[in-house]
Amino acid sequence: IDGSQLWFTNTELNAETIKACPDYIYLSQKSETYNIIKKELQDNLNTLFNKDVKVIKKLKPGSLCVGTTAQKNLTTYFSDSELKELGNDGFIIRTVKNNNTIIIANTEIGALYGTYHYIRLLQTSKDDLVNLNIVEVPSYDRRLLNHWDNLNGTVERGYAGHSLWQWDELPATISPRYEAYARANASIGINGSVLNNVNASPDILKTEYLNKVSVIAKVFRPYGIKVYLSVNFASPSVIGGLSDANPKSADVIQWWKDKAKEIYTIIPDFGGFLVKANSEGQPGPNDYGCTHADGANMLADALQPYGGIVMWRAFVYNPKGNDRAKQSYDEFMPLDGQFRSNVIIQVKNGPVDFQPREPISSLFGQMKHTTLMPELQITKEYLGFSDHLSFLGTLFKEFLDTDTYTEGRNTTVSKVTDGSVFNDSITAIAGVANIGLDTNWCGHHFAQANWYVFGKLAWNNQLSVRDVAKEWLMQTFSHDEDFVSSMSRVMMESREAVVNYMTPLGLHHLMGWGHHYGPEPWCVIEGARPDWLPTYYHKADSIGLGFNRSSTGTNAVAQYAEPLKSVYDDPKLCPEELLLWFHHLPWDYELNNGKDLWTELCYRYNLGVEQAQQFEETWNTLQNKVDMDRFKEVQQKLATQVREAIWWRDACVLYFQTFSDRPIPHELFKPVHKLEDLKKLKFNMTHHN
Ligand code: BDP
Repeated sequence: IDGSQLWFTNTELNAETIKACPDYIYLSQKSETYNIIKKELQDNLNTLFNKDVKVIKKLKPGSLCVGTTAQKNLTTYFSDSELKELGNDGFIIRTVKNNNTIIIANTEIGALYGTYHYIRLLQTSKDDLVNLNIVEVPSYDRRLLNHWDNLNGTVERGYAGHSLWQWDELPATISPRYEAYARANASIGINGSVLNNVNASPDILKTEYLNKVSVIAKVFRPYGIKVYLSVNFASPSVIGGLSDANPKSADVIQWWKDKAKEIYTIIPDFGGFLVKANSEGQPGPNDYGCTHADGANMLADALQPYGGIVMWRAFVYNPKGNDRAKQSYDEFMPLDGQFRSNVIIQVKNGPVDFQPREPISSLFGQMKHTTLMPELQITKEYLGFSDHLSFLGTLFKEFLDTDTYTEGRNTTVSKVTDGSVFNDSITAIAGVANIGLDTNWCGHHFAQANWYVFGKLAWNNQLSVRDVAKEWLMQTFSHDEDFVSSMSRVMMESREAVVNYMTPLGLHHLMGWGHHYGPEPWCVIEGARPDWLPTYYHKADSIGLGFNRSSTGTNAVAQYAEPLKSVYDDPKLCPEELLLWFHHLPWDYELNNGKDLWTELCYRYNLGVEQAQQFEETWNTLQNKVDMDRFKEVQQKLATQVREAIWWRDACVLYFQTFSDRPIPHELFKPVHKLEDLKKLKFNMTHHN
C-alpha cells in the first residue's frame, strides 16, 4: 500500500453499521454528478457489504435514495423550511417509512456531499445507522485550496514533489490525477482550487493558459469544484502591452474587463481571482499611489457581471515598518468598509507567517465592515516540511476557537468569519495545499491528515479534531482500536511537540533563512531583510528573551479588543504559550509554575524531544497493525523527526545560553551537539524537494 488512495485506502465496514445495508440504491436522475454518486455507492456498498446492491429507477422499500429537491416524491418527507436552510451545499440524510433512507439536497453537489458522508458513516460510525436523521450545512460557502504552484512545475513551499498540473501536456493530455484530486476534495467538501502560486506569473491569463485551465475545470465540475486563479497585478502591462497597470487608468480598467469576459467565455463557472499585491516585491496598486481598496475594487468590478469574486490578501509588510506583526492591521484597518461586496480579504491566521504557534491576526473581528476569510497553511513550511509528523487540526482549531471579543464574549474567529456575527456577503476559508506529484500526494503519510482536517473544518468549524483524526485513521489505516487510540493521541500531541522543540513559549521564526527548515536562531545575513531574520523576532540579549509587543514596546497588543489587549499586555496574565511573542522577559523571570524563564525554556525544548521519541516508540509498537510499506516509511520519518528535534533543542538552547549565561539544568539533558558544529551545518534544499 503506497498511500496513493488517501483516505479511501481502508474500505472496512464498522461492525455496528452492518445492519444498515440497503437492498437497493434508488437513483432516478442522470448527469455527470449522478454518475459519480452511482459509482461511489455501488463500489462502496458492494465492497463494504460484500453484496451486489442494485440501482433502481422506481422506488421500492429498503432503498437508499439519493436526489435533489427537484424530485417531488422525495421532498414529501421534509419541510420546505428545512430544505431551504440547506442552501447550495447542505444535505439531509433521513430514514423514513418503508425502511427507506433518503439523501436529499437542493443541488446535485449537495447530494454528492451527502453520499460521501453516508459512506464515511458506514466506515466509521459507532451507530447502527438504521434510523438516521442528519442535517449538514457547511460553515463556509467557499472552501478552497490554494496551490502555490508555478507554471514551470515547481511548487513554492511544496514538499511532496512537483506540481500536479501538467501545463506542458495540457490541454491535450489529461492526467488521471486531476479526477482523483477532485474526488478526494469533494469527499471532504472542498469546492474550490486556486491553481497557481500567489506569486503569480502574468502568463496564467494568456489565452493559451486559460484553455489549459478550462480542461482542468471541466474535470472538476461534476465534483463541485470551481477553479480560481492567482493573478499578477501588473498583467495589463506585462502581457497586455499597456504602459502600466494603474487601477485608475481607463485602459487598464478596460483590459481587466475584457480579460474577465474572455475568462468566462472559456470557463463559464470560473470562481475568481486571488491577489497578492504590494507584498514581498509583488506589484500592486500602491505602485501608483492607490490603495488596496482601489486595486481590489477595480478587479471586482471586472468580475462582478459574471458572479466572480476577488480574494485580496492582507499579507503585507515592509522592512521599514517597526513591527511586522502590526503592519497588516495598520494598512487594512483604515480601508474598512471601502471594498466591494464581491471582495473578500484573505487573512493569514497569525499576524506574522504560519508559525508553529501565533496569536490570531488582530484583523479578525476588527474589520467589521469588510468580509474576511482565514488563510491557513496546510503545507508545513515552518513545521518540518513533510518530514515531521505534525497534525495541524489542533493548530487550526485553536485559531478558529480563539475569542476575538470584538462583539462581546464568544465572538470567536469561527463566528466572525462564517457569517454568524456579521452579515458577510461571502464566507470563505482557504488552506495552502500540501499536495504534489508524490505517490502519496503529501510527502508524509500523516500529512494527508492535514489536507483532510482542513476540508472537514472548512465544512464544519465546530468539529472535534480528535474525532476527525480518528475518522481519518480508520479510513486510511485500520479500525484496530489500539491503533486508532494510540495514533490519535500522537496526532493530537504532535503539533505541540513541534512547538516545544522549535519555538516554545511564544518564540517564533527561528528557522533558517529562506528555506525555513531547521534551527538558525543565530542567522545574520549581510544585506538581508531584517524582518526575514530570526534575530528580529527573538531579541535575545544578556537581560532576557522575547519581542516586546506590549504597551511598553511596539504596542501590538493595542490592536486586539479588550480583554485580549489587557491580557496579552500583562506578562502575568498572558497565556504562557504566547509569552515571548508579546514580552521581552529577563532570564530569571518567574513563571506561574515557579520556574525561571531559562529553566522553563530548557524544559520545554527537552519536552519536545521526549514527545518526538514517544511518537516513534508508539509507532514501533504498532508494526503488526499496518502494512509493511507504510509502516517502514513512517518509521523512517519518525526517526528523522527525533534526530531533528534534538538538533532543534541543542541549537536553540546552546545559542540562547550564550546570552543567558546559565547552565542547562543537569537533570534535564546534555546536548548531543556543539554549537559551533551546528552553526556550520548547511541545509540542502534539494534533499527536501
Ligand atoms: C511566506 C512564504 C512565501 C510566500 C508568502 C506568501 O515564505 O514563500 O510567498 O508567505 O504567503 O510564508 O505570500
